[in-house]
Amino acid sequence: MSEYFETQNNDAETVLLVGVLLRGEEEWKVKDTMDELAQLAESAGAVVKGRFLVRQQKIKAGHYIGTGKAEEISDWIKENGVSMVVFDDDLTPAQGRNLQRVFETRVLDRTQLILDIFAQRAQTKEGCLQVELAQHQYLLPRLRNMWTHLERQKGGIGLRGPGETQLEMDRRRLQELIRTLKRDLELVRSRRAEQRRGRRRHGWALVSLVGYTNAGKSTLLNRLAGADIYAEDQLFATLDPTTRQVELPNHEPMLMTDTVGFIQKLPHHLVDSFKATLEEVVEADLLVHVVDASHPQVDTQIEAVHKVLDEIGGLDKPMLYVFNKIDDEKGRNAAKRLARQFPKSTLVSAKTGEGMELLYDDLADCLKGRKVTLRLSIPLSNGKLIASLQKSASILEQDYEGGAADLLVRVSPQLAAQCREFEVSG
Ligand SMILES: Nc1nc2c(ncn2[C@@H]2O[C@H](COP(=O)(O)OP(=O)(O)OP(=O)(O)O)[C@@H](O)[C@H]2O)c(=O)[nH]1
Ligand SMILES: [Mg+2]
Repeated sequence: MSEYFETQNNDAETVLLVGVLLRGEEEWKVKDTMDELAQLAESAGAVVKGRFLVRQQKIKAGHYIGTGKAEEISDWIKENGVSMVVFDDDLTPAQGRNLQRVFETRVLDRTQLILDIFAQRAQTKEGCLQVELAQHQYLLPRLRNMWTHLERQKGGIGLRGPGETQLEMDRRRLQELIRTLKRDLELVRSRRAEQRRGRRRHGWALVSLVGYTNAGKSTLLNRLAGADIYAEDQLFATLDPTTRQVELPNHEPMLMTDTVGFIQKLPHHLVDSFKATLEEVVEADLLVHVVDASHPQVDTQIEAVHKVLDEIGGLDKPMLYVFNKIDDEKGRNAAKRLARQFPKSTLVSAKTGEGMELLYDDLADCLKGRKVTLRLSIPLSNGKLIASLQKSASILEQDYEGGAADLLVRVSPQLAAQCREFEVSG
């Protein structure tokens, strides 16, 4: 076990971070994820008082780090006093419970910490619902934790019956709540889908900013759209999606959405709960993958974003890489290296504005040849429009009965604009 440091701050929660280095794992990798865990803790408003890196052969089922190491850490906690201990990996409900008993303090894992930040940041109804769902889903298998204090007080004997009954009741209530939240979120999803259809009807290109948390997505949108989105040196500064109109020099209308950032080890049920938000991401015409080129772990971060995109079905979308933070010398060098690896890319500094002209050009280039899907019902009397569609559009469905041409077509945004008055829903 190694190193700890102390910081002074009397109001904030104080935390001890614990990571595990298993045999065969690379130390720098584990140390990096621990650094990120420290950043997560700070983003949640806590002060990191110390960190332990436990070296062991394998994970121990009962206490994750084994009882001996747990006792050692417990002694440190008694001496230094922290309000919680955060593990870098997910703990099973039993491990969390056991460690909590030994440490006599709150024990969280990476997922819970992320959930806590999300809960602090969620502002829209959709965001709050999604976070609540993720929290309840996380809680469900861990409900027993809440009854351990009763078992301890009364030795478990005699209380176990009523305790279990209460536990069952809580579990049922939680399941019911989860069902309600899922229903509410379904409504949100269909509303979002309707909004998207509305935007498509206008022929606007939909562009989503994706990337690792803290890459500079919000800063970039602020620069491109003159927006005023919260952008800070914090992990998960943005949670709720924000859409702004961005005008390209060729006047191609474009809507750009800034959304929640990704991270390594993003908990699966969090991805699942954020389906409504993430759907918005993958349904775009173009993904702009913003990368913090100045970050020491830039390659790992790109990989982590690919992994999440793969999970949400967005990896095969057209993607433009934007290597950001080239005002930093390390960033500029890494960006040059990455540009050779990812040819469809551009180098910028969202902070200083360098590279924006080229970015505009690349955006226009990526959106060139974009097609819009429309369902139309055009009176047969409007033969000119029907003829030009037959000439220039891809016709996916057609029916000329009933005095109108009922068509499902894919057309250029310019042609879509001419058809707007004949659009029908469905
Ligand atoms: N040096 C430098 N810093 C930048 C640049 N772009 C953004 N930043 C800083 O990076 C930090 C994160 O920026 P954000 O725009 O909040 O990043 P984000 O990708 O929206 O992050 P989340 O919303 O947390 O996922 C802020 O402190 C920005 O000032 C840049 O081009 N150069
Ligand atoms: Mg942001």
